[in-house]
Amino acid sequence: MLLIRRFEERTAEMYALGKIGGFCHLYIGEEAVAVGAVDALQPDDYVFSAYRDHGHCLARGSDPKRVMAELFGRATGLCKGKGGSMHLVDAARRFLGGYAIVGGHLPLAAGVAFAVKYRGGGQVVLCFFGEGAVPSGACHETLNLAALWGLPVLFLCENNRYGMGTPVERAVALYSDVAQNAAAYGIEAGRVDGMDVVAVRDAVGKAVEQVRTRQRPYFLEAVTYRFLGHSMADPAHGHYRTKAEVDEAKKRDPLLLLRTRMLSERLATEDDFKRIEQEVAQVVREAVEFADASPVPPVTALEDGVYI
Ligand SMILES: Cc1ncc(C[n+]2csc(CCOP(=O)(O)OP(=O)(O)O)c2C)c(N)n1
Repeated sequence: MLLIRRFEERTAEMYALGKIGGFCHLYIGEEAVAVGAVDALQPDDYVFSAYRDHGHCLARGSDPKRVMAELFGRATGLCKGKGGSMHLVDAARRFLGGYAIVGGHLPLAAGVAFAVKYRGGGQVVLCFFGEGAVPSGACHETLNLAALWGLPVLFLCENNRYGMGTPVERAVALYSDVAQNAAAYGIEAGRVDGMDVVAVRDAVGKAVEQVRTRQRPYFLEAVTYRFLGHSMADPAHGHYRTKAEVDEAKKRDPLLLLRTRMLSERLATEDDFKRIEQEVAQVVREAVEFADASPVPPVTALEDGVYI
């Protein structure tokens, strides 16, 4: 979680310096969801994310140097510099992206789950998406087919309360219990405190186990909060929420909650945290240096990987 936090703080700096271009959405405040959830997976399970994907990719174990190089648009990046912030892919870790069309990756996740089932594999597909994707047709069509065909996919809705500047209660009819949107399809659903990494790991662990053994989808809502603006182009709270609301949410910063818990349960000392902070600083420093020293993709590679 600390790596994701510090990595993204540097990402913001690099964006401001013009080293990173295009759209860029930070995950700061939501780290416990990706870290807790991915920790409950096996290495051969599959992961899908939307455009706020740096945290999921790093949690899956991708090399921070290659993630930062991708954000810089360099040839050494995870996608050879052609994907950028919203389209990270690391096939070796079965991290299949990184998608910018809201709700558009849910059918893809179901497709991979179908392939797993068709081949008789035991893998699970973990699909992260925001609550803003829930009202989309793609989401409901996917839930229907996933239930109908008994696909091994865990739909993990990261409810950070806002889709850009629109609060969930203005966008989703069943907003007070978002997971109930899956009830119409007979999909079992649950909810977890997305600021508590241990609670997320426990809830996802149980859900994944159930998906794997019963070969049925599951819908989990993780209640979380985005501390910064929707993207690098937006101020932290804009006109749609107050600074007081953001400050209140920061009292439940997932890093702070875990730190307090670990200290009180004597699972770690202040010195341990200092050491981890130094290690993470080093990793992030090296990631930026690597990205900055890497070449841009050659013009001759322009059409490589393009399907026509
Ligand atoms: C199909 C589609 N419609 C609209 C947009 C513009 N858009 C980009 S992000 C976003 C909000 C999505 O919110 P949510 O899914 O809750 O994710 P969050 O940003 O909260 O992580 C919208 C409407 C888009 N990318 N795709």
